[in-house]
Amino acid sequence: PEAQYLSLMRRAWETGVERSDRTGTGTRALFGEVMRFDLSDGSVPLLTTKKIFWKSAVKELIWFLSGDTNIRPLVAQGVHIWTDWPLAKYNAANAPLSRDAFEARIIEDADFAAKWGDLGPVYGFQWRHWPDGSPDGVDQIAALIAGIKANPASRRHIFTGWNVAQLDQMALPPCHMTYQYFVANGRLSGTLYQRSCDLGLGFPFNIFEAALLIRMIAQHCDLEPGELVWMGADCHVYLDHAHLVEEQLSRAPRAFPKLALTRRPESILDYRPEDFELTGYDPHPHIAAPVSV
Ligand code: THF
Repeated sequence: PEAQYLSLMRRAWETGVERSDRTGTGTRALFGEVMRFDLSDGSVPLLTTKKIFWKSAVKELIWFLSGDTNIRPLVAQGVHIWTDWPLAKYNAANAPLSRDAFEARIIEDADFAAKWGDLGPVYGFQWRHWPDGSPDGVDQIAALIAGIKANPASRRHIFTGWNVAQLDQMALPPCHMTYQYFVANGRLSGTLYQRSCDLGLGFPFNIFEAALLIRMIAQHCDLEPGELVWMGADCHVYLDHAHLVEEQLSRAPRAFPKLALTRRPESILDYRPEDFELTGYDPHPHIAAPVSV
């Protein structure tokens, strides 16, 4: 369970190759890692060695599934994890605003949000509207659910955000880029392939959301949850996360919480944050760390 993550974090920190990266912060990285999480007992991989703001992760996932790529609905719900990219772009071209002031304008002014709050054709757009020349594009999520129901044994239960033709229009090309599912013995398992993983900040969100997706898809396909297999290519710790690594590795992991979906919405697109209920989440305190943009 969580020990896999802590061990990867320790190996990356102690033995990873140190490189300068796109953001200029610098990282220590390992390449090609796997972790497995059993979801069959109703548990979800939500880290306990620091408190994770899991409702923000739920809201981010619902936002991806809505097909939206503008940060406005996230900011309106108090989720700040995508603000830094539009803010950097805005501040490079205008008199700089603080993060709070920028978020306030995103909320107050719909035209401002439309102009400055959009991330380009990122996750939500590719998942729901992959361009194929038709007005709405390809809805990969609808196709996935239909495919799992119609032909569970298929080896093509895949969706991906890695649209090669549009990478240069995205604020950031997808990190958690490809998801694949597998049905056996009435259980739904899933893989997540992540090309790039910020072990300190991103991974806790990415793995939890991948587990939520398995639970949501399973509920809609009348399957039980199986296993989540995570595959990371460039797995790195940012050099300015030293305090996080040291503190987190000093803590003893606790049992993962159990997740209940308290409602079965009409479609996988209709979940609300209050449909997700955790029991037994008893984390160590939060550890703040800067995000590299
Ligand atoms: N870029 C980098 N450098 N790291 C990432 O993890 C990352 N993402 C997304 C896109 N680019 C990335 C953005 N997701 C936080 C969490 C997830 C993010 C970005 C930032 C973050 O700062 N978390 C803090 C505070 C949470 C809060 O304020 O609610 C945390 O302690 O968890 C990974 O997909």
